[in-house]
Amino acid sequence: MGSPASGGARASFARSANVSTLPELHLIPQAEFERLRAADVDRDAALALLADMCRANALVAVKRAGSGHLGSSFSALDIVVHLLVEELNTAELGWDNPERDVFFSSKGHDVPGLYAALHALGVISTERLLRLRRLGGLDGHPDVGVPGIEANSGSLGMGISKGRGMVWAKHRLGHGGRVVVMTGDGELQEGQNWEALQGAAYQHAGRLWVVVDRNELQSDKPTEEILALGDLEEKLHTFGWQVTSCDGHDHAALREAFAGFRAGPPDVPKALVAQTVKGKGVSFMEHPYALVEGGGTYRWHAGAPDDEAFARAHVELLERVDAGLLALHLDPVKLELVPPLEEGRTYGLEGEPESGAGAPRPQRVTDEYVVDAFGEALLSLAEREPRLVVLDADLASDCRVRAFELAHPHRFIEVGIAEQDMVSMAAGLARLGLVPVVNSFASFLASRANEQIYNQASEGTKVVYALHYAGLIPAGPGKSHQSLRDASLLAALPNVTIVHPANAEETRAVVEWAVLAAAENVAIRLAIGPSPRRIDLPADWELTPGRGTTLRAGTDGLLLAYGPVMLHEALAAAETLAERGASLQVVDMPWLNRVDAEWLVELVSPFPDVFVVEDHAPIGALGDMLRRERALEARSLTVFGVEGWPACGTPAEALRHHGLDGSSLADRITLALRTGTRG
Ligand SMILES: Cc1ncc(C[n+]2csc(CCOP(=O)(O)OP(=O)(O)O)c2C)c(N)n1
Ligand SMILES: [Mg+2]
Repeated sequence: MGSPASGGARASFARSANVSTLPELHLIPQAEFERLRAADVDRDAALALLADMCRANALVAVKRAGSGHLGSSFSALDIVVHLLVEELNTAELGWDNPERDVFFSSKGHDVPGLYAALHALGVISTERLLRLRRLGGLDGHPDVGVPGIEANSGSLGMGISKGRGMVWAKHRLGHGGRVVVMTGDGELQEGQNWEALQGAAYQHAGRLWVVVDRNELQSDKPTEEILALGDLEEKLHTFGWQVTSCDGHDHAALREAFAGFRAGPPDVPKALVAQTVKGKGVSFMEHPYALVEGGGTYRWHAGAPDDEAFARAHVELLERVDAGLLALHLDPVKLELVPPLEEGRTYGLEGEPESGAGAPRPQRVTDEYVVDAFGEALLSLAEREPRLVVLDADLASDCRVRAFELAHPHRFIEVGIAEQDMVSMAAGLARLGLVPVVNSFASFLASRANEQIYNQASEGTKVVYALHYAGLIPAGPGKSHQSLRDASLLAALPNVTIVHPANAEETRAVVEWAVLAAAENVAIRLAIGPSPRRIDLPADWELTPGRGTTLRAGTDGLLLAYGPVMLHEALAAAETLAERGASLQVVDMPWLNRVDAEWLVELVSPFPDVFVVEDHAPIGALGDMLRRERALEARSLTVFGVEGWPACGTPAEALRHHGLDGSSLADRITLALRTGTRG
């Protein structure tokens, strides 16, 4: 365990801490990695230094991006560097060569470290590394569109299956090369891993190697506290794998472990359980220290460090790199100044998931988080509804159910990273008379556990599904996390009502209604970030199933939207149109698959032109429901939704890219009204 480093001689930033501007950043250029690789020095010492140099660059990229996963990147980096620089033939043969060894990370959120390693190898340019989580730059989770990335990941638990497929394909196509898949240890809680583990052994996939980054932590708590893995080596061995374990930061040990794999039986898949430290390389991010500092939660899983923490971390890494170079009789590392962001930091990165108690929240637009209101509502309902129980799949902080867990530990079930298990368990709870509220990100809950939800719904019981992080924003994590398909996945189920509340007040009312009053299942879509503006509901407002609320009156067109993000854009569009002399009525319509026909007839009757803004794909949500309503039959209905794959970038970049920011919407609506071109 290290102690937190204090700032050293080599300060890496000049200005004082300021959330709206970035400090000066310095990157280690690719030539410096080449210099070290070409030096005639002890290889293991050089590999350790290369990993630290990558840590420094990953830190800079994440700081500049304003978000990203450092803890996991740092625990994995010695292994990643060892594989790419020393063990695998990929860099030598090239990423297009069919004979190459394939490496990818199933966990995916460790990708800032992998990007830094690919930059060190000259595969990713400096310009691109500096555009982490920006439109046209590097996605927040792996995407095969980026050079050196072999598989899309970010939704945990799929990598071993995919690797198994790659090995099968290599065999079928007569190609050489191994397939090496990195997994997290928490990630192994996903059941799919165990399907793949037994399948790979049964099929003698000897060229499949799995490296478990055994850092003993998951989102922000120890694996032992969430869902203990038990004797992992023994489990893997029982599943038919050749298993070894070593210190994942010791290059000599890694070398030996991989040599053992190469010498092992060719028809037996190989698993390395690499003992690592989450946050390795920066003393105050290393998990033994950071867990104590965080009072039992680890704060460096997700989110960028503030200026002060960044500077301390960067200095510590660079000082160790220089000391290491000196010990090898090499010159200190040269740095290059990173050009400032073209636009400065004028955008907010609000809403990026962050971990741990006490992590500073990034710049925000308002103080309102609907997800806070959700967590508070659950707490207040605990007494009124004794049958209420809350389930979580290792996202308790992001889903704001930690307070419920602490207050009602016996009514809280932590299932680990196992959404399917969670949903079917909730089905069992509901069958025996409890009211379960099931939490995860919409992406993982509605889609991965869709069959389990269907099965539960078919039993006629009631479960409340909290679909967190629903919608386009935040857009930095990329398409694995942005959920633009969940409503379409659930809307066809006869007894699931989908609601997407606009503000804290509506969220509280929806949660109360769902838990206390609703007769059937309710799926509540929730924005994860702060509301871009406070949406005011009328003083006499009451939640009425199937009915929306007019937020702004108008005469030229009617625009329905839902949720804080898109309602903000809808209102911004109406404000822009008002400046142009057109008046748009804006309605908050939180019910995505239920509508009160009488209310709708009255609402739309003055308007020949009706518009919908979806925080969803244009398929299967509010627009599609309205399209089927008789009230809309003689009207033109135009649906603006997230077309194609959701863009990765800042909120402003992503909204504009999809034509869903207020000003683009105003233009699109103007055009539709003027030309009569709808759709
Ligand atoms: C299917 C799925 N569920 C939940 C998440 C959210 N999530 C991201 S990282 C993480 C914890 C991963 O822990 P571990 O596998 O141990 O990786 P580490 O960060 O420790 O390297 C969780 C729950 C996800 N990305 N995918
Ligand atoms: Mg872990």
